Amino acid sequence: MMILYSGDLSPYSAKVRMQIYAMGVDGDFGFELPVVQFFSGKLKEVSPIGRIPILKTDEGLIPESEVIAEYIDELYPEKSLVGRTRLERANIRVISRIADIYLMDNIFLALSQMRTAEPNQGIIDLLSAQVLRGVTALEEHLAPQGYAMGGDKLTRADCGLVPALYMCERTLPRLGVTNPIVGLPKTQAYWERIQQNEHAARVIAEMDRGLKARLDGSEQRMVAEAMKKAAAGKEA
Ligand SMILES: N[C@@H](CCC(=O)N[C@@H](CS)C(=O)NCC(=O)O)C(=O)O
Repeated sequence: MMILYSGDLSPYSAKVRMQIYAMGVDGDFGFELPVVQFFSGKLKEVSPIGRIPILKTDEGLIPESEVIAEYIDELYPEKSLVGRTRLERANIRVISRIADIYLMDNIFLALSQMRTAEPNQGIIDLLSAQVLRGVTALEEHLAPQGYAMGGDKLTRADCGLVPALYMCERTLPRLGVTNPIVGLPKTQAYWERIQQNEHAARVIAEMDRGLKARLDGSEQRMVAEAMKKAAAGKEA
């Protein structure tokens, strides 16, 4: 069995989980969070990049959500979510890159300001302007009906967009930034539609669970407990 090192609230992890659920191969994967390493900044002991998701396979460890996503598509070519034609595949990759690079990466960096004693408004403004530019481009690329690529077939484009748009709606506003998709009719309608999909709803519920645990302190308690156990294990 492969293990996906993954966190509920991690959008990059959620993207890969949605792909696994939508391909119907979740029985082949275990999902774990290496709590002690992740929360003590020591994930580099597991993988040099030091970030989740990481896929543990019989062949070795694979970091980076997009690389993991491609690996999973190659593992199950008959179930892959990459599109039928060369152009369709290119378009799916474009949306996937918008979700990753222009939305999630910038939101993720902006959120770091929540963990500093004196948040730097200049950094928040710079990064949220980049997110706005990203969603404005997305508005042009999105199909007006159906899934992200149009039609009735969910693709990897949807798997990237669901966590990215979740962050736009539910985490970015915690920095005082308005949800950037407000006023973008195609993107707003897509976000409403995609939440009805069972696999999207599943990762959204997982992300909500992660957000709740972060906000109500239960994540902190779980981490403290795991750290205590690890320390006791080292002493024994
Ligand atoms: N480009 C990476 C980004 C992964 C990433 O930044 N993951 C976050 C969690 S959402 C992380 O592990 N952060 C730990 C850290 O920054 O130390 C990917 O697509 O997998």
